[in-house]
Amino acid sequence: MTKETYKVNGMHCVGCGRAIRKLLEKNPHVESVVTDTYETTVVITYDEQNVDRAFIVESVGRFGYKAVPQESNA
Ligand SMILES: [Cu+2]
Repeated sequence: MTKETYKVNGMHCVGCGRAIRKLLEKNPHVESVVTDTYETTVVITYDEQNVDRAFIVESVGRFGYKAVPQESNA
């Protein structure tokens, strides 16, 4: 499993956060999605064998948001 944080431009309310979380969680290889509309971040835990950054950026982008992976400090 990989855990990554994305900064999401345009995710300005709880409704946005919920929509993004529901969309990503539709993928069975996504284990968890935690949205923070105050920090405008999404922390996503996923199976890196089946899901990649392009999928996440593209999925979120379909809703009109721009997801930018943050450098991990791990
Ligand atoms: Cu909103």
